[in-house]
Amino acid sequence: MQTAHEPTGQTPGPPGHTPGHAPGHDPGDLPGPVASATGPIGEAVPPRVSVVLPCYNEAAHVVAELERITAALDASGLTYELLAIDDASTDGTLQVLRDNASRFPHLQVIAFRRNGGSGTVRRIGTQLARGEIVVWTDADMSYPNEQIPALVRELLEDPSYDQVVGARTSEEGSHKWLRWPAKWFIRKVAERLSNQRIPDLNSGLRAFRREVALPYLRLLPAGFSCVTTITLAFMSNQHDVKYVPISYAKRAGKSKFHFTRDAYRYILQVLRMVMYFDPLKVLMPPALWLLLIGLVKAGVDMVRHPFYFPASTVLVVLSSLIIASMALLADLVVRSRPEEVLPATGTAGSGGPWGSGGPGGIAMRPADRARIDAVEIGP
Ligand SMILES: Nc1nc2c(ncn2[C@@H]2O[C@H](COP(=O)(O)OP(=O)(O)O)[C@@H](O)[C@H]2O)c(=O)[nH]1
Ligand SMILES: [Mg+2]
Repeated sequence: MQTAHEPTGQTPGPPGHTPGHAPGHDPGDLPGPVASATGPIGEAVPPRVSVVLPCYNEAAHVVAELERITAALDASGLTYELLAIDDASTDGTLQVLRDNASRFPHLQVIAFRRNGGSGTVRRIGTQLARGEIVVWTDADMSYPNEQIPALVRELLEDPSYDQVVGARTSEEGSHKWLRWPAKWFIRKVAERLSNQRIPDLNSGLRAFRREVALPYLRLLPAGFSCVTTITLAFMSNQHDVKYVPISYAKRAGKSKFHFTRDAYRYILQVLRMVMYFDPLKVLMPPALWLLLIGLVKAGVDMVRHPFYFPASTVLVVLSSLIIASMALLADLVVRSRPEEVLPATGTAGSGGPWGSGGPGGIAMRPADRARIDAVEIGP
């Protein structure tokens, strides 16, 4: 295992980290093809598939998950890379990953120095990914990761879809009884707002085309609702999402989902996404309803005492007009937004791991680059 890249300066690596890296590779002066001779990261031909695997306190079973994923992909004949990203786990997950890295030639262990949530990890992982298809999954033995090649093939064989999601047929998550009604409600809101049926809004197992996802990555929140966000971003922008049924097992280890905090964020994120892409859909219905109520009330008032409108009537009509004008303004903002800046499709290896920001040529935020402690490449 060799460390291909490590930001120098302020931050030392985490405990147990042995910097065996090529000297002088600062993210600021991104070097030439550092790893081209040594690892998958610098291969002239990028792999077909990049699996992004966020690992937080999964020491007990992360290796089993790596074995399962690599066995399936090895057997499939697809070229792939597996990015296991740890952000300051407290149970030694990073060390476990490092100790086992030599067994997995396509594995890249990426360490962030501080915890930032699975959304952040998936966002940065997708930016670092070089494969044309990116796969997101959990490292907790819950999703049938042996089906990853099948999901990928759906995309490779049918260009009309841009994302394939594993839809769970049973709910085995933690807080099952609390989670289910909340999820049902949020799913109904999302279905209504996106005009599509969504069998599983927050499945953690999915494959999508990296190019299509890149413009939406900046919308991903730090936490769990990132999987919902990527679904809604695709749906709201006419990128078709296909659902395939999958089984779902009870997770190994402890879930990082906090019911009250995360459910609230879910709802907010759904509304925010639809506002972002189609504000008329969120704001116009309440505005028109209020207007209708106000006008009916005004009609009744007119009959009861001609040309005297009580404050409540005026208030309802005025509120509806304010909301309607906000809806139109928001719509204007959305429509006059310049086209999302599409990244140049630079070839991988053109300047090392992040030659021009990210491997596919996408510019990475300096703050994100600084977050990355080390990238290690399989032998
Ligand atoms: N790197 C990283 N991974 C995380 C974090 N939070 C959750 N994960 C990982 O994201 C995946 C989903 O988290 P999980 O707790 O299983 O959520 P659930 O499936 O919704 O119950 C798992 O692989 C976790 O290890 C985090 O803060 N950092
Ligand atoms: Mg999970």
